[in-house]
Amino acid sequence: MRRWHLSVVSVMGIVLAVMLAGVGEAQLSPGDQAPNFTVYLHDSAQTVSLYDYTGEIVVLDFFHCYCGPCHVASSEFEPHIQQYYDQRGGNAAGVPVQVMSISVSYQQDDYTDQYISDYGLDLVLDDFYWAAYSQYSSGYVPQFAIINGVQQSNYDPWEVLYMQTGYDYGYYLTFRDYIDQVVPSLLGDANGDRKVNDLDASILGANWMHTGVEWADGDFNRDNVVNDKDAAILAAHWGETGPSSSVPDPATWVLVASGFLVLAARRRLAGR
Ligand SMILES: [Ca+2]
Ligand SMILES: [Ca+2]
Repeated sequence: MRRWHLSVVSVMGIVLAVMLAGVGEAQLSPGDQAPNFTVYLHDSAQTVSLYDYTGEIVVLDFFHCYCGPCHVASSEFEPHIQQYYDQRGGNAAGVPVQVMSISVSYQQDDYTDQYISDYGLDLVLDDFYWAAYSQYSSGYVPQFAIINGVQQSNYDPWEVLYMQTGYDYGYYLTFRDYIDQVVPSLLGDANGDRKVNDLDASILGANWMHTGVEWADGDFNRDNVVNDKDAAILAAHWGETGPSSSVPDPATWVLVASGFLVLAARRRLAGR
């Protein structure tokens, strides 16, 4: 039954795709800082912002209930991303992972409610006016972004780790590769070699009482000065080691090039 349902929505998506052309390219690339946004929790007056998720890895999944590949993605993301990482206590380095399923429909409707129910989506947001989607969109759905909310790690705070447009069965494995790359920094590890030792103490000593400094200079509490507070942090974590990150397989960088859906609602919204 589900396969049949998917084929119907796929056809509807193709029809809509034919209706529209000339939408913009994705505005963000991996390495960019992810812009914050605030949207409503589905069917609620409560708002949610991206930056509420400090310390976590956020996977944005922009969907529309009439988009076939969106159904495939949502059916896989809940068990294979959200629940997978919940059950493991986070990514490979223990960082919590949150999937945000963001509906780009322009109003509440029963089809969207059914979609959410069918796939048991954990966190669903309504983006009727595309406050979020307009910043992450390539003009198609499903649109995905993986964002690092860990403030001190091997990536910058709020760095975009990965962007993908479109989806096919099994692509959640690619997402896991990127999610598992994020490794929080060890407190006291100034040089980022995953060990807190005399090398870090030397760095701290060389920058003693310097201002305008960063983590790599020994400013572990990020108050812009290297002093006894940072030395205390280093001492407290002396000898600790941490997991190292690995490099994703180049074969996982493949983008899906089929099954895209252009949304007619863009013109509708542009007129508001
Ligand atoms: Ca070190
Ligand atoms: Ca400091």
